[in-house]
Amino acid sequence: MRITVRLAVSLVLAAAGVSSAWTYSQARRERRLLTQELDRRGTILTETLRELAVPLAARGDDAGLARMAGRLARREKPRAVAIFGKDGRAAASAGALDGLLAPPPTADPEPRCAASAGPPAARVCTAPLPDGGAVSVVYDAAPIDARVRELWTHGFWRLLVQSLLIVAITLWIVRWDLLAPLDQMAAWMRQLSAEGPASAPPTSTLLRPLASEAVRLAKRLGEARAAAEEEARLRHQGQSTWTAERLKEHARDRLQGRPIFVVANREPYLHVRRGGKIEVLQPASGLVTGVEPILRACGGTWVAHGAGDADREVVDALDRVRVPPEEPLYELKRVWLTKEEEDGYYFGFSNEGLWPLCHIAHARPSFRAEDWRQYQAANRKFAEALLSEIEGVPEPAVLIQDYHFALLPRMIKEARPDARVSLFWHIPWPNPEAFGICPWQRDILDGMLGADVLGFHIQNHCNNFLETVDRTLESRIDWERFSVRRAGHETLVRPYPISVAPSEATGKPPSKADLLKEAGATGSIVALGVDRIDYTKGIAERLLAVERFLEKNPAYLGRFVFVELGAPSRTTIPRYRELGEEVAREADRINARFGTRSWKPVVLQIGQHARREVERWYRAADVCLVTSLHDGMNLVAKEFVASAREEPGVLILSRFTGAARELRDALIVNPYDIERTAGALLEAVEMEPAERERRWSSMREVIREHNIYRWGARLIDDLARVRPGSASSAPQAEAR
Ligand code: ADQ
Repeated sequence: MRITVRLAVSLVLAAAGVSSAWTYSQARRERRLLTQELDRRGTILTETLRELAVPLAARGDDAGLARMAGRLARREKPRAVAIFGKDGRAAASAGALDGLLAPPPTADPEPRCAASAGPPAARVCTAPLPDGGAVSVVYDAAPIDARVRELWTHGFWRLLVQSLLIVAITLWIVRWDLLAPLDQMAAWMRQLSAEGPASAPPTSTLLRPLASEAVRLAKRLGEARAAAEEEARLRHQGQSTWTAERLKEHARDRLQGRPIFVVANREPYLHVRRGGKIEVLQPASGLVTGVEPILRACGGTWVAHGAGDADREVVDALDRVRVPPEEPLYELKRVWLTKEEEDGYYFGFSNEGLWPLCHIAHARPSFRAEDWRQYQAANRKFAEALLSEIEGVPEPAVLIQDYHFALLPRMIKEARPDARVSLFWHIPWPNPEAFGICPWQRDILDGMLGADVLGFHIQNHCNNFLETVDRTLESRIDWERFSVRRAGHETLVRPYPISVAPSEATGKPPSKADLLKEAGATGSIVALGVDRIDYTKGIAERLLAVERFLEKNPAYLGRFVFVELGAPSRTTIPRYRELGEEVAREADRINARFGTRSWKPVVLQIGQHARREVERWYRAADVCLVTSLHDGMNLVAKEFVASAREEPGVLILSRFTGAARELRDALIVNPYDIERTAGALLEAVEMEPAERERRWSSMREVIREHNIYRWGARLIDDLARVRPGSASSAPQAEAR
């Protein structure tokens, strides 16, 4: 309340000050104008009086003077007129003189007006007569005082009304716009500190920035609390798991404070224009999901293609912007590509050539000379961008990502032999025969072997790579150390199974019913698919398995619903467009076959959903279906297992994913085998709670231990052991 009183009193005082100053100046002005008007009339009358008095006074006609004075007084209505002789006596007068005296003699013939010594208040105008006498006219000045008083009275009432209004409005605003939202905010923050950011914050615009800061703070506190609990748990168990904090310390220690530089085609944040405003998007990309937590933890620079249509608007003169936008932790350096470069290097060589080449998914690779030229040019462009970033940084740690940059390690190493360079290949590596169809296989292998450390997800991909090198290039393979020595440089080839960060979601998981309602669906058992729409992900096969499951188990009609969150991907490539159409067609066909007016078995949610949104589905679905035909790792499987669920879920996982090597308690399927995949679906929905729990907690343990921070730590360890610039720069292999 004290603030309300202070606010109201201050406002009233301010209003009183302003109002008084204004009334004062009005009153002064009014007094001046009215006095001037009175003096003007007085001056005219004084002159008339003098003109008429001069001949009468010269004749000594006092009676005439008295008549004339009386006439003028009646006509012009002054309070008094008087004609004084040179002896100072009133020769004639009319009206109330009230002790008026003859003015002192003056040489100035002009009439003069002045206030009378009063009371009563009056203005007296006088003018000298040639014989030494004088004439005087007295006007009543009381109306002037009355008018000024009236102005002050009005001012007072106005101020009083204003003050009452100010007090009322202040009370209203403080009560409803400040105290009420503050009360709500306090209640919400109490809940926040007890339960985490479960309920939506108060909607008051005034407190919105505070609310988002509070959510962030609560999240931080929640994470810190969880990390502390985890630490305590692990101390208790005598082990230690990897966390962002631990990785940060570890990287600083191992790299001796040298910064990390990531090069990836895909940027972690895109700035795009939506309805005149700039928005930030996080792409649906396994690479970003995996690598971003590393830079968040350790800081550094991420060099990537600036692909958002508003990307150029937010960068500085060096094409950099700090991200994440809500809490900047590292630099994003954008590289600009022309349409020809993007078409040739990205869509062409990378995604129509290398992508199908490395995945056994029966899509024929296309290798075009022009695409290869653009691939080389784009690698050169990224090399230049990175070299300018690492200029002056001794022994920088460079983490190159993926098949878009096979040539980059060599380019970097040639320009900066002191750099510690790794290349992580996020997709499978095929056998030597399959890779052999690439017309530029030698150049690609040579470029990759510029790296000090070459990473794949699983040992099998490493073996395929080493065999490919063995058959293609002059080099010495060390099968004990898993390294390739070529032209005096050694490259360590190791598996680093990528993973995900622990889930940050808190509070109660959303209910299935709410999510289905939002998606316009019905059902009580939810199976979920989350993918970029890519032919390697086996989405069409998954739909066939859903169809077969319903065909064989009609008891689930009306109860089972399959929800696919499909992010459109690489849609300028015809094969991807066709796949999008095929998925929609298949979903329609299955829905037409089994659906009713109130239920349909397949719900396609096509679009790039926010991370939060995907996590909500992970937390609510009963079953997650990952049916890739071939996949380096597949982080959807790991995200599902890592999600903050209260109840165990069931994961159906293709045996052709890297993840299947670690998540052995998933229901492992061959996605080409529709019959068995449908059987796995039945097993998943009918699994006994105890079995479900057993499988789930075993998979949770794997993901908790083998999280993304451990992945980063292992890669950084090996990179830190490199002796850069030396002939044998590969790290010493360690038994693990
Ligand atoms: P991707 O082929 O992109 O990654 P994946 O590992 O499954 O495949 O990661 C996909 C990511 O995109 C996940 O984080 C997922 O949540 C997200 N995502 C998918 N659909 C989405 C949607 N509709 N909306 C929003 N987000 C969506 C490549 C390789 C993989 C390897 C990763 C990491 O192909 O084998 O696991 O790199 O190395």
